[in-house]
Amino acid sequence: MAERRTTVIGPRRQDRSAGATAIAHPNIALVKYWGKRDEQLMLPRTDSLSMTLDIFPTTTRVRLDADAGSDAVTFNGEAATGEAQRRIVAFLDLVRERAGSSRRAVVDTENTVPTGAGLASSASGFAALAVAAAAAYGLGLDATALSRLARRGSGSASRSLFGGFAVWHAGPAATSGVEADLSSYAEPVAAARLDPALVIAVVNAGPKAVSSRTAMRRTVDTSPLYAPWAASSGDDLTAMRAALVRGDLEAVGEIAERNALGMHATMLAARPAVRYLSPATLTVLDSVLELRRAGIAAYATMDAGPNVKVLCRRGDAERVAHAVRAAAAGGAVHIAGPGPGARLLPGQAP
Ligand code: 2P0
Repeated sequence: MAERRTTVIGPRRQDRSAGATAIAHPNIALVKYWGKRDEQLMLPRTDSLSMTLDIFPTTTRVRLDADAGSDAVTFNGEAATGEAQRRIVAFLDLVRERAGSSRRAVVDTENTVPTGAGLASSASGFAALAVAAAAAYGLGLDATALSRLARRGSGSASRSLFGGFAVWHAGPAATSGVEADLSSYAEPVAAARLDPALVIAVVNAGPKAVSSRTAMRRTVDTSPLYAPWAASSGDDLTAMRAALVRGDLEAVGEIAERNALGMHATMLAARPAVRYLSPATLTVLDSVLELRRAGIAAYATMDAGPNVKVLCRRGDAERVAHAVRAAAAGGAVHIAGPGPGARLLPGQAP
């Protein structure tokens, strides 16, 4: 049994003119995170499990500036504004508080996700920022602590610290405060050799009408289907772990598909409803059913948007991509495999 495990490079202390650069990849959940029990500490209500991808990395450089009065943040060379900037500055405040530092930072982020790819970059973004900022401010954190830190930026970022498959522990529901914070982090999951691919069908590249943060809050607060889904998601996680250990791609796919459809059912039952799935989504889902009828192991998952990610064997990925491309109404199709965990890049300190 081969365990996919990528070690985060570090921790290391840096000098007073510190700077560090880190790279991280997006992840797609096969058992979803949907709902928080603590919005301030970013604690989820359920465990989730994901595959980190080998495409679309985010590279983030953090340099400390002793003379600056505020943080300077760019995305692909353009100054960050609004909510994106606010979230990064709040995250840096958290790092500074832990480091006992008041120094401001220059943060430059390069996202390689094509504009409008329909893939959220908050997971890779906050994973890269956590690794780079922790190094730049000399926090000296191990991978578990970095995962907990990344969680504070965006829940799903906790999982991008690790390569291959990762589980994010919700931690005991009865805990709060420091104890709860310490108990919620991601770690690698044991998996037999699966050779999986995720074929990503972009059916709509536009911005979503409702942010995932708002949608999950509304779902928890108002959906009568939320509690049953959360309970069944715990069973899905147990079954998923066993399927990964067996290397049973069909079972992994079946569990992932039912978990995602159930998550969307919780949103459809929210008041008012949150509906991310579009007619084009359903057309792609039909093509996935057709593939299965033709004997191809292909299983769909969808996140907070209309795009579809299809889990299949690597050897079937081109055929699956061909089928979903025809169904995806002219949208782009990307093929991803399991990717590495977040890490510092060497020799990047200014
Ligand atoms: C997931 N999603 O497990 C789920 C499934 C979307 C659907 O994690 O509020 O950007 O920053 O913690 O991580 C998207 O939510 O939300 C997400 P916050 P995040 O991948």
